[in-house]
Amino acid sequence: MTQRISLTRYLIEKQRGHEGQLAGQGAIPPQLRLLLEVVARACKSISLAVTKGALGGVLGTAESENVQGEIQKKLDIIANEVLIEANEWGGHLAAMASEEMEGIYVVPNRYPQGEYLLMFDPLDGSSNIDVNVSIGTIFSVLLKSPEGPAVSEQDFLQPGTQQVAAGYCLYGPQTTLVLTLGEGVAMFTLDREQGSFVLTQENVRVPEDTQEFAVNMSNMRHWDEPVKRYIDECLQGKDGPRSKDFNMRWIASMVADVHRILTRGGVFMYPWDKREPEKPGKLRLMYEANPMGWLIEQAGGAATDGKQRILDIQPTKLHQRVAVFLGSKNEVERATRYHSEAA
Ligand code: AHM
Ligand code: MG
Repeated sequence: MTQRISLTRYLIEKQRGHEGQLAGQGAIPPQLRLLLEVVARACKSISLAVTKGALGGVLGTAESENVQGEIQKKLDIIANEVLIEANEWGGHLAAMASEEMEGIYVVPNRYPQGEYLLMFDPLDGSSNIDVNVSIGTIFSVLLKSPEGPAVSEQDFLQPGTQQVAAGYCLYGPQTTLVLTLGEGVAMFTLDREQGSFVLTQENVRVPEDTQEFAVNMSNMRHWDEPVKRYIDECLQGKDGPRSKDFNMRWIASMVADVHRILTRGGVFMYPWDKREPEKPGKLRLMYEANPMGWLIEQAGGAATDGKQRILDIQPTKLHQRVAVFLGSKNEVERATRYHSEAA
């Protein structure tokens, strides 16, 4: 039987690379290893809550709104609390930021402060919680600038190229943790009996071409011309300019849609839409687009906002929104080209 590699072992071997014993095998400092282990442990706990569903009293709506005016689900709040409680005491973090909290959460001074910044969407795909469809947790890790003792929101406003780790945990038929440290993408499946994540795929690759797109088609009449053109050409199938038939999938959980794309290719879009012209898009740059964009790039795909690479965007606000086109490289490049041709 081939040896099973746990997430713990995987990360320790990465850390040894950092210490020079396995040069060239990727390198992470001990604090980052600890951080990732803690995030994974929090995800196990969220996975357990998700699995209990109605029996755990976790379904339904809470009586609160988040900073973007969205009604919070009970699980949004539970997942947020689990991530904060798991991460605040370990000494590896300076602060956290979440889609579900207005400001940053600075590590309380009863605990040691570390140098990392953790951002997360604690429960992505909230509209799918109550209907028993796949949901997930998305996370992104940055380093705090060494200047200045007090951590502030400003420390978080770094482009996605500065991420030192990113990933998501998908709570589906299986619980899968997907991770990048900047040297490719690895997938781990939760072994529920053992309670540990086991490496199940390394060097994940997204094919450059695809015949599958993911978009909320009900918004088509509100899109810009380049997006309409791209989708319209896909819909014309093999008799149209693309000379091939396309299939469509839309799970309405970005984690699940991105997981499908990492598994078999495809293109995912959440474009700008004229109902809310002042918002660049629905999805959030820091908690959704940057970590997913980096994972997709690390697997050989591409991620843009229709005009530029997502990872190059200089954020100006913590809860900044962005249009998203990501997945198979040639399709993302085509959709991006349609935008520049229309400009
Ligand atoms: P959430 O973080 O509040 O769950 O919102 C983000 C989700 C994405 O996971 C998904 O791609 C999108 O919203 C679905 O939007 P829609 O309901 O408009 O199809
Ligand atoms: Mg989300």
